[in-house]
Amino acid sequence: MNLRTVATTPFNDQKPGTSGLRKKVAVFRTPNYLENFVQAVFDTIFDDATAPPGSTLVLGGDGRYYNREAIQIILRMAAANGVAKVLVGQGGILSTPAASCVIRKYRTFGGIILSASHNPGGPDGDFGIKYNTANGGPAPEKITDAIFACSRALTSYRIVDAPDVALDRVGSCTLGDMTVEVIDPVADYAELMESLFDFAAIRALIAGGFRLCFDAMHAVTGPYAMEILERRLGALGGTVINGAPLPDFGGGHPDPNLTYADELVAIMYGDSAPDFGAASDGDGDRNMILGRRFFVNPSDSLAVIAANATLAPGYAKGVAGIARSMPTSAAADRVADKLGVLCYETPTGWKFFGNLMDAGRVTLCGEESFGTGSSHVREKDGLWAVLFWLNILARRRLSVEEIVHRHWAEFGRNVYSRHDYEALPSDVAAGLMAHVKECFGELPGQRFGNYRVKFCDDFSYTDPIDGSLSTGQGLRIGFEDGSRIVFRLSGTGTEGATLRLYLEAFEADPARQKVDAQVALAPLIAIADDISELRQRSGRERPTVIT
Ligand code: VG1
Ligand code: CO
Repeated sequence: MNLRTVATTPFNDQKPGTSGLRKKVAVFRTPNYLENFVQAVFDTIFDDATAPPGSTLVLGGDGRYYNREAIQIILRMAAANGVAKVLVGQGGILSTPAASCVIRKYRTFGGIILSASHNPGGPDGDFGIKYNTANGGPAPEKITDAIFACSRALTSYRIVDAPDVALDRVGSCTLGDMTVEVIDPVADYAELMESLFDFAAIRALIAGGFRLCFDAMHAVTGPYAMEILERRLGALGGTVINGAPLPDFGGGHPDPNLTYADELVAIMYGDSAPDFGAASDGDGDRNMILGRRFFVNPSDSLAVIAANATLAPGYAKGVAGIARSMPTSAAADRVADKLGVLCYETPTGWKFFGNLMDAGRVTLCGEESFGTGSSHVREKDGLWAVLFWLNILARRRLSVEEIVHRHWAEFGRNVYSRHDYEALPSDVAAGLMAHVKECFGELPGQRFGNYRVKFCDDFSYTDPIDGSLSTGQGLRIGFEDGSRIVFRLSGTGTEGATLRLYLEAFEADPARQKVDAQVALAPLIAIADDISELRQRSGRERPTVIT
């Protein structure tokens, strides 16, 4: 086995964003680009530049274009950096939550996940890589900052020369002194799901004629959904649509929202719509929940799950606390109040939930961006949310719509929407954000129709467990009646800049709760445009995506 130390020059753009390093495939294929980042990860996580004896890593991805090539490179580099063993998903596949599950279950050192999540794939699409720590969660900022610093100073990387490892059959082989164990990517995850939810009740619901449709969007969740929904829960063949993972996701955009999951939306709003519909994203950590002709806003989904948590066996004892990202609506806060537990408000990105879960402070976490999860792993988990909903439906025997309407009647409705303006020129987006910040001085007390500004700030967060400070996490404008507007730049886009505008108002009166969110939020949308000069600066008449 030939171990080589290869001289390299650093790239200066390898800064992990909201969820790891994401770039176009062509960038990742630049000679040494992937190698440099992987060496920066190893140099950061291993003291004395070599893995501690016996250390095991988990490795897998969402199956997108370049997944297999990247896995072979990372395996050869892991062998050269002294890793004892790598657990790889068969075919190089592991959904993000399944990778988190495997990291935790086998008490490994950590894992490397290859995914650009909901971003399109293929030769012209995106690729991504992130490091998860031993708790199964995305590395916290102090580690991602260290990886970035290391990548900028790198002068060489280590790799062994060896033929490709066979990834398509479960079993073990060696690569130099390292063991590569190819594992079934679904088994451990499916077993965990079965331990949390009342599969017998869900099976009975389905056997009684309840119909469902799950859109895997030709991404990683296909095999997981087939095994769990069709095989273990008895859903009819054909329940899972677009179930074969494809390197380019069939040319689609594997983002489970009302715009990109249009095939599922057409089914759920059609004449013979099933009772329940759901979709997941490229790497399986997001979820969209639909009833018959009814969309569940992800912020509401978190609140409904929290309010009904004890119906699922894994949560029968109740929840320790809840956490949500800052832009996520306060619907979950109302449930937490009623349950007598705390609701934490963190910056965007799952990495901020890890410390709270590890400390036992929270059980459930959620983001408005179709992310919901719990302390069963340290990632958001798409199929977990789907199973939680099915468990609730099996026990309550109401429609999805009825469950949400009753929830609003009990807790009030946090009317919510997110408007995304994708691929704006970076300077336009930066200029808009700077302009909003400049307005902060004069905004407090200012009146816009019936709305009076109460406060504005640039959100920052001090982690209650380790005291670390994260600044610049989104511009908030709060009004006296509790409604709010948030402006934030995406940290996952790879083209120009994506601006997200988050809007929230509160409606306590059940008679007025069923109005369309865009109608109810129209005054706030106009105020946001007024303050930020959004339409004029962007030259856009409407957002790219409305949720
Ligand atoms: C987006 C979402 C954020 C989510 C992140 C990763 O980030 O807004 O809530 O955590 O994607 O999701 P941004 O910075 O583009 O707003 V995934 O499914 O990529 O792991
Ligand atoms: Co994702």
